[in-house]
Amino acid sequence: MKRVITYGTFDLLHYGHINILRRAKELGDYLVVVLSTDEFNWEQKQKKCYFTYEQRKMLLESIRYVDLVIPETSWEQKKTDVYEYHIDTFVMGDDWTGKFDFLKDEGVEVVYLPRTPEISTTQIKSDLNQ
Ligand code: C2G
Repeated sequence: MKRVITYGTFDLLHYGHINILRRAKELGDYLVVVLSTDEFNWEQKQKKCYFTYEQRKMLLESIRYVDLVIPETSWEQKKTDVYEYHIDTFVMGDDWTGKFDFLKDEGVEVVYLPRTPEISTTQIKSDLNQ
């Protein structure tokens, strides 16, 4: 059983998010999604989510590729997460390339996948504002 993990805010869920979740799941048998809490988003990423953590969690749990959703409350939790959830592979979009290579020292495969072009939560918000 190969276990994969990925992190994110996943606000205003869109096909770019689905693309990364599908490809992450293709790398193993079990996918853990670590979902940024509202506090973490605001304090650490200055992101004000449209959907609350519970709403974003419910949406993610309805996706066939997702096996478990847990909260992301700090930048530092990745090292413990990969142990606690017996993770083999860590996946993020390539906007994060290099940022999490330290996880290789924990024996975790680190994979950065190409982002889906032309779609982002920010883009959706600005398009809707026009
Ligand atoms: N993503 C993508 N293509 C897009 C938009 C997003 O592949 N068009 C990917 C991102 O690269 C990321 C995931 O979808 O891997 C979630 O994106 P966000 O919700 O924007 O997450 P982010 O703010 O990057 O948070 O500790 C890591 C952070 O929690 C990551």
